[in-house]
Amino acid sequence: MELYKENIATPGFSISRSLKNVILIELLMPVTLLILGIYHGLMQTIYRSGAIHEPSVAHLDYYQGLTLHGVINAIVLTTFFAVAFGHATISFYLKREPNKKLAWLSMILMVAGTLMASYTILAGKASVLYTFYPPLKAAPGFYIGLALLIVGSWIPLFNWSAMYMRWRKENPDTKTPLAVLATLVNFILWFTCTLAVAYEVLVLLLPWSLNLTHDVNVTLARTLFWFFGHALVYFWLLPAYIMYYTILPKVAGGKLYSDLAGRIAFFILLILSVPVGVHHQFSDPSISQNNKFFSSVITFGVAVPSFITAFTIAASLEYAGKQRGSKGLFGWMKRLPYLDHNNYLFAYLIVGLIIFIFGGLTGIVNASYQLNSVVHNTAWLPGHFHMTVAGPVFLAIIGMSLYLVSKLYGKKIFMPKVNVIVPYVWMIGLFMFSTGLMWGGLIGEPRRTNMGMTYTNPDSSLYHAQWIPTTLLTLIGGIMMTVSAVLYFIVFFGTIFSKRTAVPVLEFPVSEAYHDERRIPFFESFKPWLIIMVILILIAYVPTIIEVLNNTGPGAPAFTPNNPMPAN
Ligand code: HAS
Repeated sequence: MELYKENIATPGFSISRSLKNVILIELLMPVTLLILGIYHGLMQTIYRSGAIHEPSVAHLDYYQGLTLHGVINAIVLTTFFAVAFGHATISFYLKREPNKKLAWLSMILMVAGTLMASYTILAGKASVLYTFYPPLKAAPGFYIGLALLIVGSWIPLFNWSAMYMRWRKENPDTKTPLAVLATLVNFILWFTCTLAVAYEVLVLLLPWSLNLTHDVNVTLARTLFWFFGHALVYFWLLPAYIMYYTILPKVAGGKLYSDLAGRIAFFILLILSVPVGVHHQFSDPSISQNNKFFSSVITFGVAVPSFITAFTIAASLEYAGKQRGSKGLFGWMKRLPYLDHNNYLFAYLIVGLIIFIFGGLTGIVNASYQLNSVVHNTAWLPGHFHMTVAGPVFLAIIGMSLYLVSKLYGKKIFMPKVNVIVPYVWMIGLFMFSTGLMWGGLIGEPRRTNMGMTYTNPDSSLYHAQWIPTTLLTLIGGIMMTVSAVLYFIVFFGTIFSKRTAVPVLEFPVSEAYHDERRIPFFESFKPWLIIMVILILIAYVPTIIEVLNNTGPGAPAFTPNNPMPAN
């Protein structure tokens, strides 16, 4: 244990006040909004369990709440965090800072966009869920807000790339640090996939929302959304993967088994994350079986980097366990510092990994073209994605936000013993929550439905008694997750409002590589991977878009989520 404490972090980087403030605002704003996001998550489980039979509570209706939940938790929190963590990581590893004016501009655009979109949702003018599929229509402010958030999050890529190229010139023989390579991969991916959603928002949805066009091509909009949507999930995941490769082995007390494996995993994610998008449209008309089959096959390919990660990180953890004196094949699992409150990052990261085993396996079920037809649009889906985005992604984000805030303010963690149990309480709740949803999904329980109004209301002619145990299990899980989140908020804000005890510094625990691996130029350069990425995107999407344009029926008028008749 002592050995670990001495080695926890490499010397810090003395960050400028300006960059520190940008990072802190990008962490504090989404974590504060998360209070609203978590509340509406709990409300979902209450509505669906039939505990209430109302369309709204506290003047916020079910779909408004679901939109707030999805937009805040899955879009705002993740995007702000990726930018803040990117600034911190790149500055720390390259020992230099990005252009501060650009960093501020990016942050201001993101904050303005978030406030605008949040206002339209709270005003009841944008109950379109986080996927904002037409024909659900939002007020223009929602689309403009989203566009500002996206444009704001593009700026760091250009800012960091310029900085990276200068570093590269000055250090031609040094290997790009894995965390820097992965951050750049993530934002290249983000820039590429958001081009389609920017087109969808600015060319299809905004003019429609401004009543400049009467109807909208729904299939085209969905196809553009899913060009973006699956890469989006890896944009969420990659910061967590960066922590698994570069931080977890160190805080476990060991070394990273293979740095090269990490590079390979990140580059495969770069080339495959966008082309697989059609797997969200297996049930959509207009797209042919051939394109759907291609998407199914490459979706199995996109699981490969996660298998690489599973084996590399398991080997790194095994090494750490052995360093701590473990014996036998699985003895290392018992020796890891699960409840060491001084080393809480380990708890946040390992719990996310354990959850991801199940999130990943359920993803592979979804990817199978045949099995997908059983689970598509059922409660199984939120069961799957909460074990990914609300598992490894969420825990890595909140654990690292707390870590960065405490380091950058120079404050000690408030209630450290409570802090270290937060991820475990979350995991137990999440497993109950997701099991309830997946069990329900397999017996036909729909997703995105206020079931308390009908299916779980004994007074309704649509009452389905078989969904009572599934939704109750989901509710109990949801309550436990909320308890865990409340404990987290107490620790997070308690830390911020406590007295400063140390000099503010930007530092991370850094995992050393176990092997001195041979350098392979193919895995050190972005160029070949970018070319492969473009080719695969063209193969996957040119035929798909042609089919969508040729096979689309008449455009759709606007609808609201509560009414099967067009809104106007
Ligand atoms: Fe997914 C739908 C397929 C990963 C998120 N996904 C969704 C939706 C979301 C989402 C939000 O093919 C719903 C969208 C909507 O609203 O409609 N998904 C996959 C596949 C993967 C996958 C194949 N998804 C993710 C990740 C997400 C995410 C990551 C968020 C971050 N997903 C689908 C499909 C659909 C879908 C279809 C559409 C379904 C439909 O019909 O609509 C793969 O990337 C998964 C690979 C992962 C693994 C797991 C590796 C395990 C690891 C842990 C190792 C543990 C260790 C610890 C080392 C193979 C790395 C050991 C230590 C001890 C102490 C035990």
